[in-house]
Amino acid sequence: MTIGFFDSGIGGLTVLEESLRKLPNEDYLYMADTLHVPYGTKTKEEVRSHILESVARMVDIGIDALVVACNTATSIAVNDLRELYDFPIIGMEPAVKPAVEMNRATGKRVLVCATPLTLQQPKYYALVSRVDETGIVDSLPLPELVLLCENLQFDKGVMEDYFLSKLAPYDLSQYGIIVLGCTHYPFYKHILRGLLPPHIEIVDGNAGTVKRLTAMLNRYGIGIGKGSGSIRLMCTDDSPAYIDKMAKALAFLQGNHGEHSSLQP
Ligand code: DGN
Repeated sequence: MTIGFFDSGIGGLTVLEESLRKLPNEDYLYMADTLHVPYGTKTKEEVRSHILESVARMVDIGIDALVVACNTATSIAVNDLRELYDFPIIGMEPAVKPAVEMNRATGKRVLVCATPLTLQQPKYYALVSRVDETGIVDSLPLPELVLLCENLQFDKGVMEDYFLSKLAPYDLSQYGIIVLGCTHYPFYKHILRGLLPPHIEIVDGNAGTVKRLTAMLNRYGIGIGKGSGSIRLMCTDDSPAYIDKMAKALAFLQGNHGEHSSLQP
């Protein structure tokens, strides 16, 4: 049984890392759409056709389930994919609902960071209007962050300046949670943690996604724990250098859980 993971680049590795911890005995195929990264600044139509093409390639190789480990791709194409294929397909969703629930007691606000494309989609508006009854959710697009991550820009000073400039308009004492609504962003958790006041929690959707994956595999009767634990990393332009970069990025996540940065370009 092979579980496919798909993202525009290395972001989905943050979800794969969670899955490897929770479901270590599966076989994994990870595909990065290096021909078209980043998605967040392209049109919806362009992104949709890139996703369908990349997933078709994964299906040709052979997958039994798919995690669309990209918030942008999920909001644009998860319904199309579910119409095309009948294996389990799990998408990402910014963790707005748990964040609003966690903040109910404190009365603090929630700041959702994601790509501009994710934040512009009707799926996101529908999610916020469904769960944000009291109007405590604000949205912050970070259009540059995916490319900074793809370029392995983890210099503490550079990234602190970047986040400080983006967060400057917000009175952080009013916020209780920052939601990372893009799978690339957890690579920067340790830098954000060092910048934010201690009362602010940082949440992402990765644990929730792997929980849904596990439930879906059980529901479809797809055996868990019967694989060999293999991980095949691929990218749409078949670049050996990029595959090497993915392997290093995954090792970084597995070694540090985002606590320290030693990943170098
Ligand atoms: N990792 C993707 C996400 O979760 O939205 C980023 C997509 C992109 O390429 N901008």
